[in-house]
Amino acid sequence: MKFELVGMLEGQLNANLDEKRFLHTRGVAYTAAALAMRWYKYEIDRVMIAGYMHDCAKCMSLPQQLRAAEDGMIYLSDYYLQHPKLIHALVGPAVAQEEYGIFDREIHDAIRTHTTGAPDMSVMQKIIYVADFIEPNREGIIMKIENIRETAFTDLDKAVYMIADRTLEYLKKQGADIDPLTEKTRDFYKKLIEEREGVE
Ligand code: DGI
Ligand code: FE
Ligand code: FE
Repeated sequence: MKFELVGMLEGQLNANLDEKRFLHTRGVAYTAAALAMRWYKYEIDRVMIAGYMHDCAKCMSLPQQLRAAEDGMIYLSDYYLQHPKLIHALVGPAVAQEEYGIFDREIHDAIRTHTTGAPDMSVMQKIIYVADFIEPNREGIIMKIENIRETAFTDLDKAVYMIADRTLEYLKKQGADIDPLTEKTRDFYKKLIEEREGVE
């Protein structure tokens, strides 16, 4: 068990993130732990590490993030360079490895997809994507989040769909440029749920 490592990471992040981001991060780690209890595919400590690491690059300046991308040989498309808010997810795995000593590939995947989601995610990826949205500190910010919270514990794929759909709706209202991956995530999980319901 790696709970000592979990405690150590929490301390490091407390020092490196601002207070609001730290509270969010801890919320994601514990929400992810609860989801891991329900969907029981991994050791809980591993999922907590993914939760603690998911925004580890978020408090770095953009030049620092770009440097981390270069050092980690991570390709950033023009779209990402035009939307710097999305970059922390892509460079997160490299930062988790270099700054925090986390080499677990499944954790890296969960960090990488936590903002946009992706089609056909692993359970770990889905847990982190969902936990990022439903953790307790999100209270009051997102309308009807209670419904998504409940669904996260009854139907994880449906919760992913609901979050992707809600995110797209929000981005469209803001007039933001949509990452094709966000749309692909919504479409993939919509189809999955429809096919499943058709069969039942
Ligand atoms: O890092 P967090 O604040 O916890 O949350 P996040 O990583 O899920 O989202 C970071 C930002 O990215 C947030 O302001 C919403 C935005 N975002 C998510 N999907 C897209 C997006 N922005 C654009 N332009 N396009 C997207 O598809
Ligand atoms: Fe994030
Ligand atoms: Fe987050």
